[in-house]
Amino acid sequence: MKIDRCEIREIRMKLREPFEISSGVSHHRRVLLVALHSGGITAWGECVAGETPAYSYETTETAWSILTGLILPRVPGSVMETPADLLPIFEGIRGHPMAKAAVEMAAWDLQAKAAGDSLASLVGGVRDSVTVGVSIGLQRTDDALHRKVADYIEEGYARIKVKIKPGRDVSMLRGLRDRFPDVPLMADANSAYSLDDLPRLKELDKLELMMIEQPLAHDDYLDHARLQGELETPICLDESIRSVRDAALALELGACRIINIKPGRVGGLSSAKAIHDLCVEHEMPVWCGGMLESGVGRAHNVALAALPGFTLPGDISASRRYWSEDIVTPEFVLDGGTVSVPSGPGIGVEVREDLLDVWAVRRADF
Ligand code: OSB
Ligand code: MG
Repeated sequence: MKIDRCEIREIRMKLREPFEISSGVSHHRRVLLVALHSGGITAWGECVAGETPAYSYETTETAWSILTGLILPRVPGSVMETPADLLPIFEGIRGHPMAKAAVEMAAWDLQAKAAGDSLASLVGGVRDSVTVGVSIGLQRTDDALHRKVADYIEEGYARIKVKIKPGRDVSMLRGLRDRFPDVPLMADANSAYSLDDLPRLKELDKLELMMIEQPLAHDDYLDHARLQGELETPICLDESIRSVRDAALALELGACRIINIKPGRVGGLSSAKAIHDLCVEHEMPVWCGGMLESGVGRAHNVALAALPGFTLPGDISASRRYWSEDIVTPEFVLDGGTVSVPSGPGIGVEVREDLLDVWAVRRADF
């Protein structure tokens, strides 16, 4: 298959409600969508970088720069059978996995569409629906949090994840645990703590959390290993895992007992699959995280979560949890705590070109 041309669009999508984590609050998403065109097929990928370098050093701006300045100009005329054939377009670019993932994931969509297969079956998925949870941002009051949690449980989400930070942690989670004694509950700190906070983190250990996600610094494998030695609750790493080598390091050191895999964070679906395979080999459970994606990124996440090692509920909520209107049709809906894995060719959902033009902020063609 020859790739004839490609394009990148930035669209602005307003979140239905602000999403606050320990490092800041988002009111909208600047979504970068990459399209690869080959012989009448259009294939899509999404870049998950945020507006500020709080979660990762990558931002919408750095990704736009790397993609339009270096990666996308090399794409037209490339010939690929599988996404691995596109690796030369990333040569000489250290890091920037989120920028690379947008193209790599579009290449998977292209291969699947060309073969008439669903993306899920091409990546090795074994399920036709995936169990999902919901990630709830920091709320102003405990009451507001309790109302949110009650609503999401009512909607059927299979587990609740709440964001925490120092001062909005122990008593907040204890209150939640008292009110919802049986709900599968976990907390995500987005690197807000250090080992100096050990006494506070030990308090969390009493609340029967499924896991504590990324308590310490993004690059601190050693202290995560020390902390895991002090806690009964499994630590789950998110920000720390950017490649299969990071996952191998975390496994070797005992820095966590669970890994959150986000294809957009680790350079794409090939890397995500490799991390999955390594974790399965070492009997480490994994789940698919999210980055407040549009329906395009969500479709890729759903396909990945169909792999056998994804045994814990993902941060793959319904389109409506994020958006009044999604950029894809059909939208992703919640059905008994699960989201269906699309069975049509490729990502299995259509990008709404009508909305793309209305929501567009900028575009570049190659
Ligand atoms: O840490 O998992 C995270 C969103 C943006 C950046 C980082 C994170 C998140 C979420 C939301 O927790 C997950 C989702 O529902 O997409
Ligand atoms: Mg996280």
